[in-house]
Amino acid sequence: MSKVEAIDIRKIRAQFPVLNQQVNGKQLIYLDNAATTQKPQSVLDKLDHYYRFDNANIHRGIHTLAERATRDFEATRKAIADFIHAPSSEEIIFTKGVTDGVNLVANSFGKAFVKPGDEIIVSGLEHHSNIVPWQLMCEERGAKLRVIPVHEDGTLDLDAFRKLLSSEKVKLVAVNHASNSLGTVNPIVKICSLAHQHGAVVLIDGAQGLAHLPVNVQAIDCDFYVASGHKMYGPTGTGFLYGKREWLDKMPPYQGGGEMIKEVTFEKTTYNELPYKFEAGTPNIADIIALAPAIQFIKENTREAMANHEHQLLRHASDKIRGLDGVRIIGNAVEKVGILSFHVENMHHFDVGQMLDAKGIAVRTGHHCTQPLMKRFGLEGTVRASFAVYNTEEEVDVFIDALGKITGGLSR
Ligand code: 7TS
Repeated sequence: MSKVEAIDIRKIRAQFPVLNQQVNGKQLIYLDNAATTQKPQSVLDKLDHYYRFDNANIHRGIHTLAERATRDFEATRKAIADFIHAPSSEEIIFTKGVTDGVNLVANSFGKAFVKPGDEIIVSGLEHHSNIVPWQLMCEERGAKLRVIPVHEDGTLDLDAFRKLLSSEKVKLVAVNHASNSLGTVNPIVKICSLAHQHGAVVLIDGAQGLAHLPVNVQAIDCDFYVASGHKMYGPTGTGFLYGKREWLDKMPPYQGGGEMIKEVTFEKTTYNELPYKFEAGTPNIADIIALAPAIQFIKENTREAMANHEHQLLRHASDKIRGLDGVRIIGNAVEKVGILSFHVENMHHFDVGQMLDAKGIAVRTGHHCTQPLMKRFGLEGTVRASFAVYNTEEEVDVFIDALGKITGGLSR
């Protein structure tokens, strides 16, 4: 592994005003980053600047404000294309987030390519938003949903995946880059290559990937990659779908309206070029413009250094949690992003979460929108701590100490 520069944690934390507050009389420790990350000052400034000086509808006006807004909006598209190494920014479609992107592909790709008897594969690690849209589509198209099982350590059973592909009926495989519940990083290059050998296309849910893992869509060779801006230090209500042009060109529009047309008559409407064909109506202009500084934030601090820091926190927290009686980590894959799920014996996860909140510590509890995965482990839910670049080892220590007191476990 190459030597990675250590990050300047004080400098980073100073960029996140929200961290500097007390919650329930204690310094806030925010460990719910897999749900949404906090936003740096540069993102807040960009939002403020846009509404103060540039607010206008895009692509339509010839006046100066409209030109400025359009320029900044399209600059974000270019920044995303560069960030994920897409061949062209025309293959980047703005969405509200992963859920919106998956629904777009399920609807549009489904209509164009899925026939009765075809099969769609998802994995047992998926978030509901990468399950339910495919179920809806399968019902509509008469297709069948198949599932890659999950091993005890939280990794995918690739032998079972190979068997599923051998039906030669699989049209599409949808898996996440990393699991939001367990942190498992999936071997997506391998998954794409296996699927392609059997003529299936692949959608990667990058909700937990983009802020933490290198993403080069050409090297991965995925057909679609979807992500949410709010999980990568950007505003809520933003996201994108990357799709290979060969598919996007052949797919019908998802929604009809303004922007997505070339010409409308009552007899026939022709559609706009990529990417606008899939962007009906006025988009979330301000937030998409403010997504650019979030990408810049990741680039400036270098994702490698950020990931390295998050891994150290994960390792530190995992080691300490193993020393607590009655606390069991769920998900022990070798390759994980900074997500730590655990089960506490004889305590409801919800109660643990509330007691931590009383100490100013924000974690997630419940099924994390992965009910089938929880069922696989015989659980209703877990407690989940998820790390971002601004978290510190001291915060982890306070968190584990509080957890130890709550569970009554003794540090060995
Ligand atoms: N896929 C994964 C892997 C996710 O983690 C999430 C959100 C989504 C899809 C949906 O993203 P959205 O931006 O469209 O809502 N995950 C979580 C979570 O773990 N806790 O809250 C939201």
